Amino acid sequence: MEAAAIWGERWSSATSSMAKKYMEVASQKQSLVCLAADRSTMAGLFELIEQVGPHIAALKTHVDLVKDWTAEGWAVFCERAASLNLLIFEDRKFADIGGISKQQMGGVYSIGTWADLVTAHLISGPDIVDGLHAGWEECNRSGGVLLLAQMSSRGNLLDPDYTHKVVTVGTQHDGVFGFIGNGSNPEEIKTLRARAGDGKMIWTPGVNLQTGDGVMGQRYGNPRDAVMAGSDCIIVGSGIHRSEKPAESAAAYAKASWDALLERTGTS
Ligand code: S5P
Repeated sequence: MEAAAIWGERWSSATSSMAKKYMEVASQKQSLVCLAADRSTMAGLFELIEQVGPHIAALKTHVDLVKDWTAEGWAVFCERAASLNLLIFEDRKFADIGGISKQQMGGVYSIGTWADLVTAHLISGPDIVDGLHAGWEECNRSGGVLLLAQMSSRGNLLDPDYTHKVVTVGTQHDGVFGFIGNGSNPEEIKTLRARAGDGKMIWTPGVNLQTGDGVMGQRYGNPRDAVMAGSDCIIVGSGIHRSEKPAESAAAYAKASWDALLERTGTS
């Protein structure tokens, strides 16, 4: 089935071409999984994407975790990710003023040259979104910004009033691809979806087939519950990369998320 038919309103209302690209890739792979590839060596990262590439739609990186990072090695890694039909998402959580955020898209890691998506906090005001897009423009590329509207970690300071303000700004801005929501709590996702409407993506970390508390204040909800509540992508890290069989685990998350999407949209 075509992506447009599967995604329905989310497809027809999407304000960002990158969102349509994601929905197409997810439909081709029958997976709403973004892998949080939180490994600290290039070899570990390569091994992981070879194992799970067919089962995931996007690859989330923390480039500054990688101990043996080199520009050359990273370029090969990104090429491989692209050949596995993955969107590349650097979870940099930018938070500075617009002009500095623009410069931070360059620098040592040159994020603007390889990332399709980045995360940002809106704490410094709306110019951060323009700054990040200016960073992509400098590299003759374009991308999408995911604003942190909620977080999955215990005791975070993103209260409902803050979430509401982020969504109010974010829904008005074409450069905003969507929002990060709290995958550990379906009620919070529902509230976020009601405010965000269909024009923006909601991607949710804090998802695991084993729900409950994770390490250092992380909290986990179930993948199906997150998608049924309005999430468009489940961000899964340790549930896959710490698994004894990453490929099998990734396939299980792909199935849970895809089945839930078909159920939500009545296309199963
Ligand atoms: O609120 C958040 C936002 C993010 S982007 N909570 C999160 O956990 N994340 C990221 O999702 C975090 O940086 C990590 O890369 C991933 C979750 O990994 P897991 O191992 O707990 O599944």
